[in-house]
Amino acid sequence: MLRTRPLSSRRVTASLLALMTSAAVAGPALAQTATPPVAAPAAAAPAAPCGGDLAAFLSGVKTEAVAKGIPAEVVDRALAGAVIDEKVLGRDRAQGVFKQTFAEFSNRTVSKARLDIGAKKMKEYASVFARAEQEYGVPAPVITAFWAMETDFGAVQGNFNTRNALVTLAHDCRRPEMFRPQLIAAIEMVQHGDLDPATTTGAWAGEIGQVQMLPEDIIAQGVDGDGDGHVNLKESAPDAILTAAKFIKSLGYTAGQPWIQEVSLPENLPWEKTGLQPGMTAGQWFALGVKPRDGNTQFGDLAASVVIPQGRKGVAFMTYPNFNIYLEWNQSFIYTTSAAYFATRLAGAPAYEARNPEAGLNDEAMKVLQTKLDAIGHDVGKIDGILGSGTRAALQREQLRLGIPADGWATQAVLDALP
Ligand SMILES: [Ca+2]
Repeated sequence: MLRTRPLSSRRVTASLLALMTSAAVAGPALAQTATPPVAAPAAAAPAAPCGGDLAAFLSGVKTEAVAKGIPAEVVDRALAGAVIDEKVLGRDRAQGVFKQTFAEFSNRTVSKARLDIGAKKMKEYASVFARAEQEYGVPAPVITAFWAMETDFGAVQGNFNTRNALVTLAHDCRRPEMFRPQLIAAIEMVQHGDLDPATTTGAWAGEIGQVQMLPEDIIAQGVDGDGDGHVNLKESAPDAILTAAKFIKSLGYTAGQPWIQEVSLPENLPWEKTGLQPGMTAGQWFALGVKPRDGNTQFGDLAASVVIPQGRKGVAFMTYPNFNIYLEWNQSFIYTTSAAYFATRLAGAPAYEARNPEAGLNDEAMKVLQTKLDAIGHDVGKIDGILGSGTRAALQREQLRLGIPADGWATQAVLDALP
């Protein structure tokens, strides 16, 4: 869905597990982010054996793990009793059926309760966060917002047996090239004593712990924050906080720079330049009349995008290069914008000004819009009723062609205007 680069999809579900426990959002709460990422182009992915007899498959996994230097007895222990988890396959094949606007989603995920708990957690673990900022340059609010959105600060981490989930997804032929390395990494975690094949649980796609990370990332970025000799992302907040910080740094976070900033927009903005596209600096936006709500224009030299999740009459944000770490974390535009906004709130920003956005399209109308755009020749990806980055970009091009404000927001008027 992102147009700027192929999805590496370091993270798979970005589970928002915590949402599932809330009565207010019971039901198909995950679709905003649970739609699986588009598989990497087959040509770019190494071939991974998949399918067939499970014992034979596991034997191949063992050969590969041993070749990587993991003792055979560890591999045997890691894979003993492994089974295919049909529930995992069900989740992997589930398609998003539930769409929320930025306002709906952020109101639920960036709740007052979570902001209050987040503030308390930042205080409680102040020394750990200080270390995270000092060593990795990532400020506490950025980490804390992910901690909240992923698992409600560790409260809801997922009930799938991690080893079986990864065996299932590596064995399945849908995206073995993505999951086989995660399974090998999980076996390495067993070697380190950081994963129990029988009891370690997490998200359906193998993410583990309070910030929901995949085994390869845990192996590469895991930090033993509390000094007990293990990376325990399920139970140790210091381990989770510092590992998240190191991971975020590895995604390209630059210390001392903003990630997102609420702005107001002039009515005559060149709307076709909005959206997550490169080519402008913050200073150029300011010159066009874009005004930061906090008045801070000191980062004018940085590359910046203006994102308007609900069109030109709704809330507007300027994103800076650090926002890219959000796009690496999750491919949902609404999730990433909400998580980045959440972090600004924890850093002291006021609630955003909702303004007066035009009503968006319902699911069926959105599919009609996508079908129209597709028929015109735009690449909107899957006709899924989700106003993702691809659909927004296609819509902007078509709005520009029609001579209407190219803000990428799908309204009935825009739908009617399309041929
Ligand atoms: Ca530890």
